[in-house]
Amino acid sequence: MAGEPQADCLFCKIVAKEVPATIVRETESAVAFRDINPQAPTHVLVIPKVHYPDAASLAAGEPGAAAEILRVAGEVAAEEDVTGSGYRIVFNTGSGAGQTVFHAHAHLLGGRGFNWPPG
Ligand code: DGP
Repeated sequence: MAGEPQADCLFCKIVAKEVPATIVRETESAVAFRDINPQAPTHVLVIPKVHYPDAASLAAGEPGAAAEILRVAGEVAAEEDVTGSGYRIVFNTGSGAGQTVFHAHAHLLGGRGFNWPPG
């Protein structure tokens, strides 16, 4: 059922604390933890505790949880002191866009310069 934990989902296992992660923030509906393969000095993933495969399906199914992802990303950006230099919030959606984990997640990237358009 939509939103239910999936036994084979890595990020559901991080939510359940079955897989360790460096958690930097946790709220009632979201968890933020450091990416295992950081692409910037600050690279934190912010995920909903509920399971949806991508950001759009999360927003359609549980808009409050989607909004919480953005709120938490902003709070972590402030805590990591990257708001002044600017930061990115990225939702890769679909394998063609680089999504490899099909549990909705925001990448919060900061602490370096960024190019546009992204690669
Ligand atoms: P994406 O490619 O957009 O689906 O991003 C998935 C991210 O998840 C990628 O940047 C690497 C990260 N990742 C994969 N496995 C783990 C893990 O076991 N722990 C942590 N902390 N991050 C992981």
